[in-house]
Amino acid sequence: MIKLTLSVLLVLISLDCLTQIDYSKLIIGRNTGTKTLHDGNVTKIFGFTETLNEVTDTPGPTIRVTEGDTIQIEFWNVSQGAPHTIHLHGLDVNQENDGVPHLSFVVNHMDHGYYKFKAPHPGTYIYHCHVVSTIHVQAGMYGVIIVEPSNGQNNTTWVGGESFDRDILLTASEIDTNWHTDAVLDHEHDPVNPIPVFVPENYTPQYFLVNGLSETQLADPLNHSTVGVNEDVFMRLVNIGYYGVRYIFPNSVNARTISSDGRPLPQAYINDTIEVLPGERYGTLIQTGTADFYDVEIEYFNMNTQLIESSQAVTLRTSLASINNLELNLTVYPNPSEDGVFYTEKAFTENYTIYAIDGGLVLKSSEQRIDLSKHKPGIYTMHYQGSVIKLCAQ
Ligand SMILES: [Cu+2]
Repeated sequence: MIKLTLSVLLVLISLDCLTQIDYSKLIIGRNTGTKTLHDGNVTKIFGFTETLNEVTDTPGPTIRVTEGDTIQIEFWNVSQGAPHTIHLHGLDVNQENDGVPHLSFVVNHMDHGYYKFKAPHPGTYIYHCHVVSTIHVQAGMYGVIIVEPSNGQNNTTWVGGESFDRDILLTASEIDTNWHTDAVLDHEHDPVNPIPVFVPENYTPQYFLVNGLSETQLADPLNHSTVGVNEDVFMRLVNIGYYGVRYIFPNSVNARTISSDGRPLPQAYINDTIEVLPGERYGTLIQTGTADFYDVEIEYFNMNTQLIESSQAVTLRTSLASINNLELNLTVYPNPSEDGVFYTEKAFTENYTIYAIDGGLVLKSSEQRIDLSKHKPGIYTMHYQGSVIKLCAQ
């Protein structure tokens, strides 16, 4: 009996070794990155890259795989010290490949390891380092894994699900630069007993990011997401920060949330506002019309106080909006404005347009005095010849 069990086991092991890898991906962990923030400040970061000579940025590369495929992530640690792992957040992988240090394995500096798993349900997932994860995630070691359906139709939500024309990934996170100092990041981390690592008492982020960008970086036309006219767009809404976020869509795009954490919702959630807590992912279908731009607002709220501490805007630009005349010299002051009146030295040769965050047209003018005083306080976007800036009326 024992003999039989042993031979079955051996067969199983050898079968496992022979399992065909459908998709293999190299990911490199580094702790020597720097990131330029919207105000020009530069902060130290950790991150994941696909090649050795790539600039380390955060989020890391988006990995796209197909449902049912056997995936192998080869992970190199080229990080001058700390061990790292890849934790596959939300994916049903076995413990050995889960990247939780004490249950799995860590990859030390100049070493490498393999994570192997079968891509589960189509959906949006997160990968991140799980060594002293409070610090290493904040440091920037995170990215997104998208599992596409197995029917070969990449533009469907799942087999038998809904089809769309394109998908757009929005990943929210924050940076508290007080956590990005040598004192916090430069540790020979002990993977078995991570307690000695210094974790700052307070988390008070100064930068609230979407896809690693904030404020003027998001307003830069080069960082807009492109959408078509009259398209169905599948928005993959992710939160890998420590704040809660709300993605707020213009009413005109009929936001309909159909999936959560890699699973279809029993019933679609019809609401312009989708709250995404740390680690969560939602799938929301929207429909574009014939406007030039659609702005998505992202609110960041403190999980303890529930207070909104930042608001960012992402612009979806349709093909109708020309980007031939990138006018990057457009400056408006004061911004924020206390009375809702702004000025610019720019001499306009045609009208600019100003939209409220809900997508409504507020003003069309060529005047250098921009008067939003009769409108309610909030964020507006000003569009002129392909250039977009964010106006904040208080
Ligand atoms: Cu790490």
